[in-house]
Amino acid sequence: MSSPTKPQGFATRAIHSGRDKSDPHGSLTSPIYMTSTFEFDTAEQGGARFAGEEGGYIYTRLGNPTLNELEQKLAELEGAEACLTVASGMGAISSVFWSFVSPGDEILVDETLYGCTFAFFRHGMERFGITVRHVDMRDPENLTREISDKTRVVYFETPANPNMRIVDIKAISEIAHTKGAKVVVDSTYCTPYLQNPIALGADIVVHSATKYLGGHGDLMAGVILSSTEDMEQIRYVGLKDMTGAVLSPMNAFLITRGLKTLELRMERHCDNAEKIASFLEGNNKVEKVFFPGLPSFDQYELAKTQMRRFGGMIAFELNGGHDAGLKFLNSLELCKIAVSLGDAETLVEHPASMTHSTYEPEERARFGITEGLVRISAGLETADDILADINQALNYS
Ligand code: 7XF
Repeated sequence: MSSPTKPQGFATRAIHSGRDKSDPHGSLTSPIYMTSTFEFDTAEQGGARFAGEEGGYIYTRLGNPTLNELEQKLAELEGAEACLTVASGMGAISSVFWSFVSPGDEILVDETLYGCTFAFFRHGMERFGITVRHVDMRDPENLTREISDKTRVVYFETPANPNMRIVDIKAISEIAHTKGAKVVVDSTYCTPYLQNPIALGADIVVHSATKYLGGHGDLMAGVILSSTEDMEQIRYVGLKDMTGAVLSPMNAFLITRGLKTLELRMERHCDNAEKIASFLEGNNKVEKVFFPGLPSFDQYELAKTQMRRFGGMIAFELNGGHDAGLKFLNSLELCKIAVSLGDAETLVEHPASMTHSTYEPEERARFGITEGLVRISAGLETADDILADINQALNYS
């Protein structure tokens, strides 16, 4: 029996919360509102909806019941007042930034970022008169030194793609707020199951839902979570007018379906990643393993304070460096050579030539993305089968 005072568990909320119960047929799963527009009863009603005097849907770029149901659920899971779903992770990041920055502003971003996020800042925002500076956020003192009255947004990933650096969300948020800067955290690697940045002081959370939230490698999507006030700007400026990165209702339905098993999947991803990381650490062909769940990882203690478990991503370096890394990839049989992450299949990639090829080689060297680094997204397969494949591929590397 559930008691009214005891909060429901994550899996229960992932399955039940946000559900729109208005379907007249009692369908257990909600219908997909695969429509671009909504019919008004009268011209006056259309006008009133546009004027914000009457509720109700207008056009899917402004809102849609299938998207709305998913947004309610994700807001609840992340502990945010508001959620917006968009067409991709990059759509989420760009919709947030185009909502809040103007020429002359400065933004401080971490050193290690997903390659296209890095390109968005370096090759994108800088062209519009916005100063972008990189700060190694592993040490909050670096932010204290660099932040100024012009700093509008502080942005980082934790764990960072691809080298697994961890950023102290609480410490960074406190420093950023002394200057009135907004803190935006890309929590893609964790999902709301493993980490809740808003509870630790962050203002805005973004996810690439292409990854664990969708969970099956069959869609592109992004998620933004924030206060209701910030979301007004993000929804009605960033998304509506600036990026137009609208999520398809079909993909929203698939994510809602994927969320029903998020907890189960994340537990398995975490289990498999822990086994892979320990296995790699014990292998004499491996130089170094980057996984926050290993006691040898230099930020293990910090990771424990803000993550429920350590996630499904691992990076490692072989003794033979770059060439050994490529040989390892080419020798895999079960695991797939592919970018992306959070799928059922174990995916292995080489960041320097793939996801992080948007960095210049000297930027990679400066920001800790080594040329020999190999990244693994632990899938949901039987752990022994993954380990056997990694083991045989290491023999060739
Ligand atoms: O626009 P997308 O849905 O692909 O999301 C962009 C994105 C944002 N944040 C993080 C932490 C990400 O990892 C991504 C996408 N990363 C993929 C990867 O690293 O494999 C993209 C493949 S090129």
